Amino acid sequence: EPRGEYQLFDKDTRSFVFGMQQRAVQGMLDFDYICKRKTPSVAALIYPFGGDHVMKFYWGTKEILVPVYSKMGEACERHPDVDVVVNFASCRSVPESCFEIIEKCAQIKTIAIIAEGVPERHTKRINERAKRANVSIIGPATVGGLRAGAFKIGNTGGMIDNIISSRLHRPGSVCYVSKSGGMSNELNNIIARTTNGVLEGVAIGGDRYPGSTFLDHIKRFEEDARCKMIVLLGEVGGTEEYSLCEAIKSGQVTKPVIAWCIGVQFGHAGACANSDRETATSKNLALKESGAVVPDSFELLPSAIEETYLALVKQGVIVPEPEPEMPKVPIDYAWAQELGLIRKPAQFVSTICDDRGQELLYAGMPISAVFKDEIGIGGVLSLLWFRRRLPDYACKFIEMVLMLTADHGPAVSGAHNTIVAARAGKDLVSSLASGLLTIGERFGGALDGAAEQFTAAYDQGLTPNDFVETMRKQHKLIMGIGHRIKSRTNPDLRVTILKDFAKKNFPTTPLLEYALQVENLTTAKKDNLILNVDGATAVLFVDLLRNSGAFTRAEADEYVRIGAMNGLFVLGRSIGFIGHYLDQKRLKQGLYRHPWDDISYLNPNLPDQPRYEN
Ligand code: Q5B
Repeated sequence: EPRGEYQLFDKDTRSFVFGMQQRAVQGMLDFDYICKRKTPSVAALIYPFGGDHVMKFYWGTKEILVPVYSKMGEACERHPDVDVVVNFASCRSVPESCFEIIEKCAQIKTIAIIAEGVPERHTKRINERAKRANVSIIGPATVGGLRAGAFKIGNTGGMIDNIISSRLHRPGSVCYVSKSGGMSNELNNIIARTTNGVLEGVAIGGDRYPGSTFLDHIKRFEEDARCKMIVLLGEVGGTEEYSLCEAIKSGQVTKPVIAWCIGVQFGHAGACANSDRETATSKNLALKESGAVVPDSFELLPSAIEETYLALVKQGVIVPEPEPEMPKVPIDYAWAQELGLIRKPAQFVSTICDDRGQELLYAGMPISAVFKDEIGIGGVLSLLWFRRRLPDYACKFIEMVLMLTADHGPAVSGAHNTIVAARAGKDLVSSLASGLLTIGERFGGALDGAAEQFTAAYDQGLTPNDFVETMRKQHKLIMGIGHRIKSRTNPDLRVTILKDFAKKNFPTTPLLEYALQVENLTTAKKDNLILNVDGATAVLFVDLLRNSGAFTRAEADEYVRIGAMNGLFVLGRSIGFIGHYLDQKRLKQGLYRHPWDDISYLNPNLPDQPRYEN
């Protein structure tokens, strides 16, 4: 059926949506899909920020890309078939955007202005310019409108299930015009129940100076051959309904009109009776006198509509058509999940932290409680690493380890690497990572190995001597034993602090005692083969896991097996590495190049050079 001059929308209408309104766009595309449109009704979005790009939307179950333009002119050039703009600009930006559309985009014939609160002086200017340019305005302060089975503006009609239950996916014979978007939803429903359905519905908006009036639309409906009856839902305030009375009396409107003016205020700017003529009662009376069907109350509106419809069917003016097949509506995953209709195995499981609710949870503990209970970094670590709160002494011990391992000068492997990376111009994360990557069995990463070796020997009942001998025979170093600098004569005070704390606060420290006996044997061989900071931390942590009562034995063994101990050194030493990075940057240190005289160059097979054997 060709689109008449009077018709704002049909099944081929294409539009721009002004504003980043993904939900509204998806709603329009879902409507298109159930109406079996061939092309999406949204050709593009217009959004002045972020440059031109594309956005993904659903077309049924498939995905499509919809372009986003920052400039209206560009969009018009690319999509000459578009003649509607759904304008979601804020009340402040409405005038500017509308003027641009009216003046620069001759192809645009209809603008729906959704924003509420547009100042009346701006609306009047928009309306004047639109009239001169022959552009229809719907709104402001409206949800918009729709042509059943063809096109809908933004969020008109509500959710897709509501649209289907109101049978808006196919055309009926009834056109309506109302002020309020909310009431237009009610009308969609009433008309679907009492007639063969809506053909077109427009909510002109609740402002005192709407861009188009009741009569503007009713005149269009009068010309529209598919429209067989008209419903008007007015409200208190304004005198627009009297124009309809005149139009009916003068024969401009000949189709049956069922009208009702609501006396209650919906918070619309225009809903205020400034004179007797503007009351709902006066207007209902005038409409009735002019020949419109006016029920005695809003409750009787559905039966008034139904009676008019049945009479038209009886006269053969309306011939009800068989209902088309109910469209299948793809339902959004998130919505289906909320309704409990679907389930799917999660790809990830996480048990330590939950950020979905109003308050962040660490192992179930709200972040506010973390501070209220002053659990400290030790408490936070115990929640995130072990999913439980540990006794205060355990948290204190964790904090001591982090503090004691925070740094050991610029000369150790990790700090050195961090410094070299920083001086090569690398950023904080790269420099930190460069330092962390040196942590291994020889430097700072001996905790896991120490925990494993000492517990295995202890659990097997090996005497310290048997343990040392076994390791020697296997040509294996004992992890947690030995230090480059520290020795029995130059003791590592960090280890002393840890041991003293544990002896005072831990329930028992059997693995530490065992390790100290091992240390007695190794230092007897060589002065620097002390229980080092890695070793002392590791054996004490095992004592904590096993004897604090906070873990089962199986859990304690598992943490040794999965390597929790090195995490303590990694975490603590990160503090120092970051410090070294900042230090170098602050000192503006240039690129480091290692001096030649500090490298022994042993080139193979050159005369007059020392030779080396591989
Ligand atoms: N021997 C730590 O070696 C070091 C032995 C051993 C039996 C052992 C070495 C070692 C195990 C790993 C370990 C953590 C490489 C160290 C740390 C953090 C730090 C660092 C800082 C910080 C030191 C000399 C003689 C040889 C060896 C024997 C050595 N270790 N025997 N078990 N564990 N330890 N790493 O001094 O007969 O002469 O051939 O690998 O626990 O990283 O501050 O610097 O806070 O940043 O180079 O504290 O002990 O000794 O390798 O020349 O060995 O002792 O077999 O015997 P050295 P080497 P022999 S804490």
